[in-house]
Amino acid sequence: METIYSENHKLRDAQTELYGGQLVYPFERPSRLDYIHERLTEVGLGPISAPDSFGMAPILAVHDFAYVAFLQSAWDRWQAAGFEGEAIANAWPARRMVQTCPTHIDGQLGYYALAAETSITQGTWQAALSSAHVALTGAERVRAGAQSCFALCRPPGHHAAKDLYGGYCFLNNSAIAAQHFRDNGMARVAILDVDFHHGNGTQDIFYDREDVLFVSLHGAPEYAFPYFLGYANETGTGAGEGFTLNLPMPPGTGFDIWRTALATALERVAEYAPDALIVSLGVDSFETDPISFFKLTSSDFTIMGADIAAAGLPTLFVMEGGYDIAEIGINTVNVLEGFQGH
Ligand code: OKS
Ligand code: ZN
Repeated sequence: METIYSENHKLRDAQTELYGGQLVYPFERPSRLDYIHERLTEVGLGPISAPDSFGMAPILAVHDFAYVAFLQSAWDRWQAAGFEGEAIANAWPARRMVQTCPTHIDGQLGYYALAAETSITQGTWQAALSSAHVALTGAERVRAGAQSCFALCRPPGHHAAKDLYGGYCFLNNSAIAAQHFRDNGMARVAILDVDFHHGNGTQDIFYDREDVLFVSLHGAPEYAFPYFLGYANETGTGAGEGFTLNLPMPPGTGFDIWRTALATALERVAEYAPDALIVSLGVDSFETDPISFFKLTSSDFTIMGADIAAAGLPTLFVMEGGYDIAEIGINTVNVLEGFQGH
């Protein structure tokens, strides 16, 4: 399996994440990809290629123009306002308040942020843009006939909505790839999100559409970030009714239950009969992930890959979360090897 990868991800190296009332070095850090890259090389999964450029059109096919302009200029404007630390949202248009984008950068951060843990820094925009192009390049490989491809994206994307960032995400790489498939001849695309966290951004982007199926396995929102989306009764709206499937699971969930949910998810995908499958691949369902509560083991990830392969669809894997850094390479590559039948 070919991997698409760019060192540009390193341009995002935020020093702060608001966690437990402290500013800590972020869980979502550049070394995550070093471990995955190292493991890919070690097992010889396949060639590792640089991304191509697709310009801004496929980004703007998913995200609001004003949101993209905000991301692009936020760091410079934050600095110009005289702030000394990294840019962190701290005020929101909460219940019964006005939903108008303010002029001051401090207010705009809250307008566009879905949460406060994700700092915007120098290089964040360039890294996010490169990450989207990694996904688009992978999508092009699958469109050209590859049975599978691994888009080694960073920063991740599935929490980003058309005009929202947060949960370490800025541009929704999987959604951009799905829309690119749709705009280039594919009639139906399915997104299977196996990251521990609910892909609220992806769900939101396609919620009223029948041409992109969204299916997600995740920590139940009563207990897990992003907390405010991902319940089982969210099934789509309008033409999109029935084209969102959420499979939330409680703290402590192990692979027996998780795998049964995966079977349910894959049954829905099979029924939908998409032209291609995009897997939002997070490995934060791992038993020792520091911010999650599922109990999957390293060998479970191999079985996960094999189960996904049994769907028999052209498949684009898009990297999302995973924070047990020491094991992230093994767990991620296990999915890909499992898919290939090792
Ligand atoms: C808040 C927790 C923030 C978690 C962000 C989740 C990132 C992720 N203390 N999404 O898939 O892995
Ligand atoms: Zn996650």
